[in-house]
Amino acid sequence: MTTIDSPTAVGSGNAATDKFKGARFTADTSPERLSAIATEALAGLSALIHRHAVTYPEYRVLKQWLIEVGEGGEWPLLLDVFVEHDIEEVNSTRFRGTKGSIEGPYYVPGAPELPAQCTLPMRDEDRAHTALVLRGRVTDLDGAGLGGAIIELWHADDEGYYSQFAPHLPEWNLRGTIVTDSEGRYEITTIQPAPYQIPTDGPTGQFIEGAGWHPWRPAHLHLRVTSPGKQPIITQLYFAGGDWIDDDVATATKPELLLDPRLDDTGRKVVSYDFALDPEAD
Ligand code: MBD
Ligand code: FE
Repeated sequence: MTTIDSPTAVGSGNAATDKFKGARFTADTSPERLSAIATEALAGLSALIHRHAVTYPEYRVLKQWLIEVGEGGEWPLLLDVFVEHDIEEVNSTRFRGTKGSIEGPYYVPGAPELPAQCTLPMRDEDRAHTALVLRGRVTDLDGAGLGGAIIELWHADDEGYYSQFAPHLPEWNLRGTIVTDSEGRYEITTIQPAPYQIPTDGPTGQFIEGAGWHPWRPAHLHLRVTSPGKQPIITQLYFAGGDWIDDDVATATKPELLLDPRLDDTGRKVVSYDFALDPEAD
């Protein structure tokens, strides 16, 4: 494990890389399929090199930058920001339930289990920000409640930091594993997250700045919802009218995933959202 002392790009990047490397992934890709995909990838690269007459200095800077992306542990960040949305899109076409969105680099399994009506673990300084109450039901495609369904929720604090990727935060800050009641209902109290800025001090941030792009994601909640016999869903919820909704650097918003909370008389934002799960593939 990399230990990190300050919430910089290198710190959060290396923590994300270490977590990802902990699991060993495999895919049953045939040599023919691998060859076809790799041939097209190289052909695309070849075409753009010719079209733009890429220079030797540019080639060397690219090589140097790719090395830095690896050394900074930023492959999870870079890939999840610029590539994952297309992977999610092509793999979700057959689903009829709640829309998915990208997982991003900061999911951690095993957050503390909480009852259907609960408050996420948070610090006193988090508690000082606007409370957000998210409630609703987890159902099947026919709207029948799924009791004992699992909602894993994780999100950044008001400054854009995720616990376990920033050393100053308690281990499970703003993360929880919520179990729905017998009718599939849940009511989670947390705080309104802020828009999220990709770390600007690492290679991904330097590239974004160098290209004149912006490093922002709209404020979002990450969720993973599961129930036995159902297709797990990984998604994100956003806030209607919020900054960067239509210009997410990670291209991961969808109109079906916008929340529009109302203010209750105690100053909390309250909103309902139901999750409908597809049956497991057979
Ligand atoms: C995030 O919080 C995020 O959700 C994504 C997709 C990329 C970087 C940081
Ligand atoms: Fe995020």
